[in-house]
Amino acid sequence: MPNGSEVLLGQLEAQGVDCVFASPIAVMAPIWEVLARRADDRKPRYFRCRHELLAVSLASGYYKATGRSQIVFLPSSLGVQNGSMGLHTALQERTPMTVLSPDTLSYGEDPSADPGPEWPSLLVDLVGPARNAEAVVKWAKRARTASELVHELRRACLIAESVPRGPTLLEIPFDLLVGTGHDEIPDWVTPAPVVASEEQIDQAAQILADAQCPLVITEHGGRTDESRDALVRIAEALSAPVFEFMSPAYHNFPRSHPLYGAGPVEAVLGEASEVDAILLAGCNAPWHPPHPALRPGCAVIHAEEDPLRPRAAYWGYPTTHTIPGDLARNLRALAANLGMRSTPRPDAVQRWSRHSQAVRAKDLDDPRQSRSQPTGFVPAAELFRQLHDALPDDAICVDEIIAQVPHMIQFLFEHKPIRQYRGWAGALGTSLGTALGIKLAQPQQLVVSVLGDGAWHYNPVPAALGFSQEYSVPLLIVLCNNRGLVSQTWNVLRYFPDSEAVRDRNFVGDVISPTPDYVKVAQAYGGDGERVDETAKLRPALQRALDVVAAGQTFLLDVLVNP
Ligand SMILES: Cc1ncc(C[n+]2csc(CCOP(=O)(O)OP(=O)(O)O)c2C)c(N)n1
Ligand SMILES: [Mg+2]
Repeated sequence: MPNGSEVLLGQLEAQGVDCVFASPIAVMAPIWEVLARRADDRKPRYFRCRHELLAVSLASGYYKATGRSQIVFLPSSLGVQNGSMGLHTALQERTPMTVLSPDTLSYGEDPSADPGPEWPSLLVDLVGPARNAEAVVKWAKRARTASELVHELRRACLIAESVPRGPTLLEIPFDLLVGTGHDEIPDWVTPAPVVASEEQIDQAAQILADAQCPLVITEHGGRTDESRDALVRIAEALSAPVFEFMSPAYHNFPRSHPLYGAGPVEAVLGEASEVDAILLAGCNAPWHPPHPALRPGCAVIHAEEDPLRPRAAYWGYPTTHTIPGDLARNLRALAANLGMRSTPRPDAVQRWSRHSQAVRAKDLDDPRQSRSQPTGFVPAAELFRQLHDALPDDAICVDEIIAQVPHMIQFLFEHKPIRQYRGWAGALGTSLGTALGIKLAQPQQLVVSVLGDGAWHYNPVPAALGFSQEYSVPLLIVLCNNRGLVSQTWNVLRYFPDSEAVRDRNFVGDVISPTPDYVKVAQAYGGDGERVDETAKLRPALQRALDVVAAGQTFLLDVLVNP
């Protein structure tokens, strides 16, 4: 009879899982023993991760690039707690993955399933992995019998991939991994799409088409080419601009398109604004503060897997209609509906295009507009302009930056369809893993991690660089090194503008000092790198970086940017 581990791996293979991202613990021995006997090319591929947060972030990146949910192994409660920040992010972003967490049922009392002396004393806690995960996953449960292991595993994967998508966790005790496995693997059930009804789509389309001045806001509506294309068709049918809120999760809408809404959307809203219908096309938040003044009667239509965001602490946005269910499918249905009813309004296109040109002209510390040539750093605008010029059209950027987001949005995508995947969602520390997961899924494409120097310190950097080295997954890491946690000073400036702290630039909370030699860290893991502290040196350094990455090594470009 096969043991539980053989059945488990057989089931994952039958369900078509590509990858297991695993952070190890000794009770995984029966799984490793099965893997050691298997041919290397059998699926799922098993990836060793040296930190739990890395394992979760890899699964997140892999999903973002492929739309395919994967498996993560997190050891017991302590592993779940170490990975929980990544799971919290996945829950926020509706990223599916299924976590399997080994634990024990018998604590060594059953000699055939004794996990080792460290279990009752050091490793277990009162509540176990499933309850530890409850606050950061969509669904969690402990499997207690061989039949539960197979049936609940199927359910855990199905629930993760069903709308609203998100992470699930199944606790899998050592007793079940080493004991006799269930004699039958249940057939996989492919999750069926959950979409809005035709009437709901039609009603929303009618409101938008009847509006004098409709507008679209998105944060994560354009993950794939198809979704981005649907957003373009919606915008063009309505002659409506598409704005992105704050830190967009993807290059949702071509940022060079005449209908791309540059700058903050708040600037065009308000009681006196002409905007009379707003489509929120996948937004965890569309503007700030949540309840702004809008033109009286303005419709606010929330298209989202789960409108009004049940997992959010608060939803004060004045929503008037919803389009619930699979966002990509609903946006395509809305685009098709609008395509049949709208007539183009060239003056509206021109007006919005002029708006964006005016916003862009008020440039962000653009050295070409300033007389002084800075020394000792590269202006962020220049960094992204040169990256734009140097990167191939199909490059993928994974960002975890704060102060330089506006520069990235304005300059990195000017004339190229470079993809962008946000590597974090509020909690710092997930972007290197996300970038590596994307590169695993898209090995032919250049993946660029655009990382803040503060964000660097929150990532499991040794584990990420070790993964890159072990599995030959090279990244170009562009460190936006402003020598501090600069965004953290913004509230000091806002609330205490005339204070001594501001006058003396003594911000207390923003310091990263002394500046470490980041390049040496990359070199310790078989990578290479270079520090750049002036604009003239950037272009040749970028060329060297691209050559090194093309040859299969990770390269860290440590760019000193303006504070
Ligand atoms: C896990 C986590 N801890 C703390 C924070 C608060 N925080 C937000 S941004 C930031 C600083 C990031 O520094 P850096 O990446 O250098 O960007 P900069 O502020 O310099 O633009 C911090 C500490 C957070 N978002 N997530
Ligand atoms: Mg910084």
